[in-house]
Amino acid sequence: MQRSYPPVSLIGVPTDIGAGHKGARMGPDALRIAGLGEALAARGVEVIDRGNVVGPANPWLPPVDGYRHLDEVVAWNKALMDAVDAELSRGRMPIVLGGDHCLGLGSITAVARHCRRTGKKLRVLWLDAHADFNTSDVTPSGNVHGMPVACLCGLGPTALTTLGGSAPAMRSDEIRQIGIRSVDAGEKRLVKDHGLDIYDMRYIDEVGMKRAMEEALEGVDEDTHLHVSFDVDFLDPSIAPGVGTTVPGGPNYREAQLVMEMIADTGRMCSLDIVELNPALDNHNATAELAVDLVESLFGKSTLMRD
Ligand code: 6HN
Ligand code: MN
Ligand code: MN
Ligand code: MN
Repeated sequence: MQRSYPPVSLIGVPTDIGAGHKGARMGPDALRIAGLGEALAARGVEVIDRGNVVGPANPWLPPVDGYRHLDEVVAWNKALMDAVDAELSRGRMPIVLGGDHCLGLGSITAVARHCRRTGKKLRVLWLDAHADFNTSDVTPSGNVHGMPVACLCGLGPTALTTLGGSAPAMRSDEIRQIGIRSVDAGEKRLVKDHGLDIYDMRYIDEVGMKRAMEEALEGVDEDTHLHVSFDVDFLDPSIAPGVGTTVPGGPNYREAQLVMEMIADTGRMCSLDIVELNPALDNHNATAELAVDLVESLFGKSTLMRD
């Protein structure tokens, strides 16, 4: 089925401020070079590339009180939050080109605020090998890209949990996590305590991706704003080597396509992050090209004879 999509704005966020490897700062240009804008335009989507958000350099310092680069993380996320906010207010679909996954904070804080303003229901789909639910007490690294979901739910430093105002950006029942296969020991306890709805690889192996996605998308309707936060390390490293934190046993090419096709079928995706792509670790931009291929599927390119 050929759908029409809202106009898209690409927002580059060239930083690895929350990551444990340098290189994700090159993600936005790798995605541009892989032809993301052109691929969407070829699908009939109106695309504007807003260029890059600006923020502080990465000082590459050890953690302080359990966080690395907290001030810089706050600065990047504030700038991103304003950029996403501006696009949503214009009725456009922001696509955030990361950058590491700490940026989910600024992006989703803006999306959640927009939902409260417009009365839409928020549903976040977090495609990732990791739960990203660490706090300063339990983090093994101090890297804030392992913490954005906890911060969005109100667990974390005030500067991050109140990015968009006084209340936490979202409730833990507004998110579904898919592809999870690496959760740290203390983090595991936290996700259980907070009742996160996690479709981990064991579950996907047992019931299949189709059923897992049906369950994750249950309740998504015409009043829902569906936000997709796509951490490229969600994918199996054999097809997506260009990330800092590879974890074996991820979705293969067909499973990943099915995820994107089922999201496209809902017609409800209103915002998207593409994060953790690290061109310094990639093989001739193959991971960026795969990400673009999957985004085409998010915009209705079916590999089946259904168009
Ligand atoms: N990501 N759980 C590990 C940590 O350091 O907290 C890895 C986090 C990876 C985060 O890939 O977005
Ligand atoms: Mn992540
Ligand atoms: Mn990850
Ligand atoms: Mn393609």
